[in-house]
Amino acid sequence: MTFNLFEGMMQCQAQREELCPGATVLRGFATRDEAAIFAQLPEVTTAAPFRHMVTPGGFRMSVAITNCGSYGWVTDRTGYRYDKVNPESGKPWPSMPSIFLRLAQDAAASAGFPNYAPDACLVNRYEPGARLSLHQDKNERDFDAPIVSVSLGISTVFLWGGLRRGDKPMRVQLTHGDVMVWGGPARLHYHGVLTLKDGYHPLAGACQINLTFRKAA
Ligand code: MD3
Ligand code: FE
Repeated sequence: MTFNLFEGMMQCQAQREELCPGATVLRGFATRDEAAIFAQLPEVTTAAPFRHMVTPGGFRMSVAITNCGSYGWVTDRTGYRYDKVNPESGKPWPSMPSIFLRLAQDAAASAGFPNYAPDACLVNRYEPGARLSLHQDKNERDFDAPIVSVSLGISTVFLWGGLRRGDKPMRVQLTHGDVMVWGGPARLHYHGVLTLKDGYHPLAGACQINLTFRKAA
């Protein structure tokens, strides 16, 4: 009882950092859900295995990707898009586990975005050597809804740029359990992930897993 109260207080005070207007880091926000997240993840990845997708330019992404929810983000030689089915299987993506949805909604609300209704959860898996070059996320129909991202496993260095590709990005170290929310004026900033270094995390193993929630449609 006393312990629950303490956890509740810690959650309210979860350390909050504002990178710029609309971009908030909630340190450790997902830690209390870590066991539930790792219990649910195999249901998603068994139905829709991680794979290295190919960019329109013909490059194999170093990040392995899968999705859950009504829509999934995919890339192939024809372009980037959200698709209701996994092109690999022809089947709908596995549904978004309720614990994922609740976490994303709680994080969004904590960062000032109530009534968040994501319909897509992109799951990115980085192994040592994997990276994500600077890009903008603009395949979503509606830029009013924020994006919520949950970092799990080995620490990464996130690159937070500006509205132009040439703006020098700032480096943000993200560790297991950190959650970021990006909305409003931050929604179209360039961002990326530096090459992942070797490491080990007891729940994730030798990788970093990022859940990113979007409102695609
Ligand atoms: C800021 N993924 O999948 S998540 C992506 O760590 C992506 O896997 C990174 O960028 C990752 O597109 C970063 C955080 C994130 C996602 C979308 C954003 C930050 C964002 C969109 C706008 C601004
Ligand atoms: Fe992105």
